[in-house]
Amino acid sequence: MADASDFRTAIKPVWCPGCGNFGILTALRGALADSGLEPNQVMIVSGIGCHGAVTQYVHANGFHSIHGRTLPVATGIKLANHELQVIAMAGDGDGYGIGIGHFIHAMRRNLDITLLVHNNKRYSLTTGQTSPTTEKGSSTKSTPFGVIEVPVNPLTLALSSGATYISRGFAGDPPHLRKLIADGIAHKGFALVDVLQPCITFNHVNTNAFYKEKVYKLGEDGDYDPTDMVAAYERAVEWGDRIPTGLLYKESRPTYEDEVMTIKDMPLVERPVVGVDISKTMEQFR
Ligand SMILES: Cc1ncc(C[n+]2csc(CCOP(=O)(O)OP(=O)(O)O)c2C)c(N)n1
Ligand code: SF4
Repeated sequence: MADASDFRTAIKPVWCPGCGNFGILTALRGALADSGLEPNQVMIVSGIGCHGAVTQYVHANGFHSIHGRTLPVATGIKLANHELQVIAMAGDGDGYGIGIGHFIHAMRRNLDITLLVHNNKRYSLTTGQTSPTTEKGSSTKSTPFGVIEVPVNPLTLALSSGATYISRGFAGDPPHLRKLIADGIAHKGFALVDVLQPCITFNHVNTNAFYKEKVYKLGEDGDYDPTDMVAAYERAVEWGDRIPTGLLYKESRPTYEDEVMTIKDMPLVERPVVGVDISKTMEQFR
């Protein structure tokens, strides 16, 4: 059985020393091992951004896609071979900005995909512009006088879009994040793991120290029922002296794959192709 080190590659991450992406990478490798998966059973799809390089650092199948299109690519892969464990990775710009339409539709479809969003509240790869989750009033390279809009709240959006597993982790607590990712993988249906990720270079507001002081785990201050949607909304809007992490909401609903007739008996990729010669097309992919 694979352990976390089996999901390592020989490539050294190029992220800034101290970047929250390291904690996410550690948690992901551990969660894949905890889930009893082998590298060949896993497909990691990333978008464009600092986070996007993650496909090079996890020993598994990988597809470094384009900005904002992580979920369409992940959806195509899942429908072509639903036996693969598909993990989609996105930045907050990628997932909650340009890709926000895909985010909503993937959740209402309830595909069995786990989405990890490296939410550092900045467009970091492009050197620190405002992203959809940047807090109102924050001064960034693109908004030197402060952001005017209120930020997107991915948790309330996920609740209202039909996500069946919604959690929030913190890159500064890899063991807790590892558990959330493994639970998201075990969940049958769309699982969102929004990760509070300090970007030490371009976000001097939401730092590691900022989060360390404020984050708490749901359930540690008394009973919390993750099947109670009203309670989940109340916690999803909590952002101030206290910031909740952990499993926010969970429900059970048939997946999209369960209801697609053509893949019910076998993955599409295994279905014989009859009446069309696709050998020339396949040759191009060798
Ligand atoms: C269609 C398209 N629009 C814009 C860009 C430029 N671009 C590259 S990365 C990026 C933002 C990255 O921010 P985020 O998704 O939050 O990821 P991070 O770098 O913070 O991990 C942008 C706007 C692009 N590559 N493609
Ligand atoms: S710019 Fe920010 S998100 Fe990108 S590698 Fe550096 S610390 Fe990480």
